[in-house]
Amino acid sequence: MISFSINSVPTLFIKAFTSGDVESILEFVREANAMRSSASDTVLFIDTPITLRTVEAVVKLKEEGYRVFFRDHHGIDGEPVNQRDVLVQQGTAKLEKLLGDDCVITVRRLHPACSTLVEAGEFKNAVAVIADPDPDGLTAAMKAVGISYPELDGDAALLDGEPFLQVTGSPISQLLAKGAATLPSYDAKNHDLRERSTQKLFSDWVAAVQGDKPAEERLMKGVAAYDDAVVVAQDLSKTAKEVLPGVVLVDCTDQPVYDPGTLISILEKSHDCRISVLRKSLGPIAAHHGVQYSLAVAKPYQDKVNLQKLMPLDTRSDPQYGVITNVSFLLHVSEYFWHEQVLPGLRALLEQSA
Ligand SMILES: [Mn+2]
Repeated sequence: MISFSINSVPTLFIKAFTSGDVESILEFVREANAMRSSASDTVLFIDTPITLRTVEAVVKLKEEGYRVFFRDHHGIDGEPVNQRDVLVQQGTAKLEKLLGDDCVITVRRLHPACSTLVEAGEFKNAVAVIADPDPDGLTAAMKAVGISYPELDGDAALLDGEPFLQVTGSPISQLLAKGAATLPSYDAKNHDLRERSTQKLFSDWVAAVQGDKPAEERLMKGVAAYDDAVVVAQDLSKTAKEVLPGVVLVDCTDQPVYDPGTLISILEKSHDCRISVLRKSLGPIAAHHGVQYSLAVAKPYQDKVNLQKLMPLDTRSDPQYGVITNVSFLLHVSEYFWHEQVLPGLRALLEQSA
């Protein structure tokens, strides 16, 4: 669990997927409430994906008497295209009905960063904040409780964008982006290493934004590690193989730490690459299946290629099952699904468009 206080407001960074996650949120808020000194009953959810479990946590907090605010940009933009979109739309409707004006769910196109959904300090007296465990969730939570700086909104939009843009923000933002790029991947043998590293990065960065020099120096070491990872990525890009026309694969299994953002942007620039595929030995699916394939569609082709259509319509997104898919241009699968489903699907897709 990633949690620490920002400007004295207890903040929990979590994506709610299980009933255990709902319990974690409820316990976190109850404990924060027992410790609080202000008379507030406000809990803010910000940038948290609208899952069944997120909705359940909000419903239960309301039942316990909290005033819950929900600010998010994961709303469905247009018509739902799959089962997951339908569930998000149903969750959105339920939250809007339950919370009324306290619920603002918009779309990324209009609000690239969630920090634009709060005023600086608007929630500085909140009992607790529940945020997405990524730089967008962090910057939005910080601003909500009153820690901000002039470039924060612009930086946050870059941090929530494509990997090669993430590291192009203001100097302070780069400390966060480069640290985040080299966080250890999920590793089943050391299952909380990624969480602990994320918590350290986030809390150091919040301190550095407020002028803490030792925290800034620790972050600078992360930048050095990032620079090394960029070199590894450049070397790895030389081993790329075109497995189908426009589909470029790099085997990254058992490699030292590399920067995926650099690797993918080199592939997209130097090859006629429509879809990049990284074969990895670390990650949530690899934890269960040994290896995972991570696919990404290059920006100019994202309107034309929907990776979710390569999988059966009722496919669930679940690392244990061997599939993770949240957006149409990214797909992670096990070795089995790569060979049985994705590769034949891509071949058919390319023949169709040829
Ligand atoms: Mn976000």
